Amino acid sequence: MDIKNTKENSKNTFVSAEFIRNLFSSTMSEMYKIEVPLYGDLLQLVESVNKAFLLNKPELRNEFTKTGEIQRLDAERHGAIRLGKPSELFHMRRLFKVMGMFPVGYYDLASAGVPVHSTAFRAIDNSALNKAPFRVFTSLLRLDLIDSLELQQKVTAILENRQIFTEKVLHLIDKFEKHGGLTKSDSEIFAQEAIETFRWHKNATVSIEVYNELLAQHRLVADVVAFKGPHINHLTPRTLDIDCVQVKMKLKHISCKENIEGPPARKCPILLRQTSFKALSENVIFKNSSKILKEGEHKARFGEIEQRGIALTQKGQDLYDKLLAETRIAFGGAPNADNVEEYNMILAENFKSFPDDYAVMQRDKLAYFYYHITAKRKEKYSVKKYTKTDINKLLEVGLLHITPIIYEDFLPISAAGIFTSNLGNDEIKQSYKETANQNLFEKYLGEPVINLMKWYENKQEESIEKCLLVLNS
Ligand code: OOG
Ligand code: NI
Repeated sequence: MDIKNTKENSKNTFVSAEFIRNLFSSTMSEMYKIEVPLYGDLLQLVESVNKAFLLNKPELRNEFTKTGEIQRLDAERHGAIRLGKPSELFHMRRLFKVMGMFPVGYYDLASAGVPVHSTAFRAIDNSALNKAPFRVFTSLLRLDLIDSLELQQKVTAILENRQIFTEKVLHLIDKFEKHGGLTKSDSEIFAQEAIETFRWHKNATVSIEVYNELLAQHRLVADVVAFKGPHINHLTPRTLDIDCVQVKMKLKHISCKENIEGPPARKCPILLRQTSFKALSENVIFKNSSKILKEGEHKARFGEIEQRGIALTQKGQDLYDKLLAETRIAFGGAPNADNVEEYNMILAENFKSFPDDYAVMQRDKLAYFYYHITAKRKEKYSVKKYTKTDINKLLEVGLLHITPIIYEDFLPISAAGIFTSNLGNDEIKQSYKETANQNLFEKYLGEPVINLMKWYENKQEESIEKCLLVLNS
């Protein structure tokens, strides 16, 4: 792990955010392997598929080497948590900042039938992402969407005194904010203490009667409210061939989600494709008014895999949303086990109108790219001062070439699909209307989220600027 990138204050040497992030994510991964052993099996499967894939595709290996992504593939993970109250979101933001993770994007999942809104905490510069790509999809329960006022009040009362952070971690967050870093030994304590918030607790904080009441409102409400903290509900490795892993999961009799969420398989992958193994039924011990414990079951934790492709511009994203919506309308909703093949056929057919060629996607401004200087000498073209308007010409004559900027974020409709398939398919029954409330989310968070589209736009711009600087020098 990298501890070279350090800052000094008068007495101590601070470790880098990447060091703490890697420490935290590997501790979390080890914990999850013990809690959910199937996750360990999935990790091995993904690793072997990725290895075989890169062996067969040297050109992709080259591309990944060029963008620096090669070093992060094996460590690539995201996780997800669901928070119950505003103050938890506020302190979670502070906790992630210690690890160099910032809130990127706002996702409204309520319009897709899940009463939460979310952001993703992640690193925001390339070398930080390549060194430690760990990220966490973080959702906050929308109490205002619970239709019974009585239940709303009950939930508020249950959560009121819940403290999901240890005293030590809160103290170390304060220390970090005061001094601008943590020493190596503090960061080790920080990772151990932070993990406590994400741990599974089989003792529910409510009686089985209250649990059932929460469950009847929405399974998600029960998962968020009935427990001591926001247990990590999945960890997701990145595969280079999701179709292959899905087939292999089925061969191993792992019960997985019927369809892969997101776009169809393509020569030039776009955005994000995801699938998961279903949540396990776990024993839970419920409280009782007379303090007699009662056993029951709860489904919360699962495993997921993802394949990432190129980030789309707003124009590309609008086309993606349109084609996906058309597929769902033509098909009559989301697929299930009996009709997934038909769904995939309609999806592939509809997506034929989305160009599957990087050069065309670049020309039509559908996706984001890194621009690189080629080995060709510039005298061959002209000696004028190049500007942004020359970019396409420079690509044409071979002085520049492009590589895709990989999508680092999430997709609300896919996320809702992942939520619902793991809560039980009967849960798609309702959809909340006109619910996005980014201002309120940001008020609770304590700062605005980073604009997702702008982040990619800036990465592309930076790479163009760099090329122009070299060509004009
Ligand atoms: C989060 C689901 C979203 C993804 O990969 O889209 C997600 C959850 O189930 O809490 O992780
Ligand atoms: Ni996920």
